[in-house]
Amino acid sequence: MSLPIDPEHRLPSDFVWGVATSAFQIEGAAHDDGKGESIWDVFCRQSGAIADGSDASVACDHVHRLDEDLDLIASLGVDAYRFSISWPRVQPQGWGPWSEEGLGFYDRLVDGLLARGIQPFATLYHWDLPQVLQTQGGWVARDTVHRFVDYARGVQRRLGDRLASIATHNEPWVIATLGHELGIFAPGQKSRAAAAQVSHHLLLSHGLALQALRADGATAPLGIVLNMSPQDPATPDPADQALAHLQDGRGLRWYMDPLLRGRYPEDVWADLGRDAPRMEPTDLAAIAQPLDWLGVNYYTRNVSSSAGPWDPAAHGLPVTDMGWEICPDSFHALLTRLHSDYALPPTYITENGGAFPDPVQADGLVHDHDRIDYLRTHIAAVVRAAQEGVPLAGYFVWSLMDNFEWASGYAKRFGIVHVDYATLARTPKASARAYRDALTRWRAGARA
Ligand code: GBH
Repeated sequence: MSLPIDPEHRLPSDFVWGVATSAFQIEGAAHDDGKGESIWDVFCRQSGAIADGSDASVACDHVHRLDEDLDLIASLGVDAYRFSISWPRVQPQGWGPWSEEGLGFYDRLVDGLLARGIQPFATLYHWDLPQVLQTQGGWVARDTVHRFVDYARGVQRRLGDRLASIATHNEPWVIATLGHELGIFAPGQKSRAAAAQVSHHLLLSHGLALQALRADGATAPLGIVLNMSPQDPATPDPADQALAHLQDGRGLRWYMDPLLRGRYPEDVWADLGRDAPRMEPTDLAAIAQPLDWLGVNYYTRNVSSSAGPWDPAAHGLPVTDMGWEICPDSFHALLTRLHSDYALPPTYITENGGAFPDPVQADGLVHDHDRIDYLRTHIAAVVRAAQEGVPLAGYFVWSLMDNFEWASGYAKRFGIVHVDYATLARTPKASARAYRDALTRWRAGARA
């Protein structure tokens, strides 16, 4: 079975195909020399926080298996690898001294990628705040914004000349809402006002970091990664329509409008009432720095029902192992809608993929045809949107390999490479071969 990345579809010839991971989910080596704890190390110890009671102190043991993993990435034939940098690994307390062990690890990662002809796409913050900063208020505290800018400058000083791309944040909505309003992700707070303040501080830290990195002479293109789910009303009922519009405001417009239009959406601001964030007069201008690129993570759509939570499986719709509906048409609709509503910079699909049960078969392989199908239909949606004029520059599969899936622990597998957690052996799944073969064919066609 193969993925229809058909060369005759006109994608730009420099379109970037890649795979993605994040530091906390794969690295392990949580207590190696000089590394500070992150809020996720602490959150994992909270009873009931992680479905299978696991933590990420070993995870995929990527830090100790770097060379093997670099070869693995190269064997996929991708153009780029998207990874994140663990702030407490390089700056254990979140301010002040740097860890040479930590910086050295990312040095070797970046050099190893470049030696194999793979572009390093770095994300500065994929949720693992140094715990020391959490004890000082975390992202609710405005001071953390300035700590983040210092961290960003330190990373650029050390690695900036060799990075193909830098993202400030991964999915600020998840950090704010799941981490501070619903409390199901670290740091486990449950306050709508805290979440709103966190979202503002994340956006502000993004804008101030872009200003600082540019002032320092950044050469890598700078952007931010947002998670996006189209919101469809469950019924034509005006209550469902209004809810869908508000959810779209909270999830998408709350981030896109300040970044690209310099203001928060009025309906969401009004809905927050007394929970709206505190701002200083120059904050909105700082947030709206020109973006060199935008990253979009897409997994599923969401259906808004004023009658309560809406479960796609109960409606007979296809879902992944996360229970998320499989809907490539919503992906296409999202991309064309973004293009018509906003002046998009070059846009990367920085994450797309699905969790599936992935049993290892008698032949020792994983024939993950459901994942191949997911990737095939979603890549087709990307190709179609690009042909229609959406300025798409690249696509990254989530994920390179099975890993620590946050509050779900190790039970949910997103990788195109299987990880046996007893032995830590990596085995490419059928989807890894399908992706590699498709990229080979696409390149042959793109050159012709
Ligand atoms: C990404 O988050 C993360 O960047 C990555 O680290 C993670 O491993 C990966 O996805 C898979 O989870 O929550 O039922 O309302 C994605 C977060 C997933 C949040 C979809 C919104 C909507 C479905 N998004 N979710 S639901």
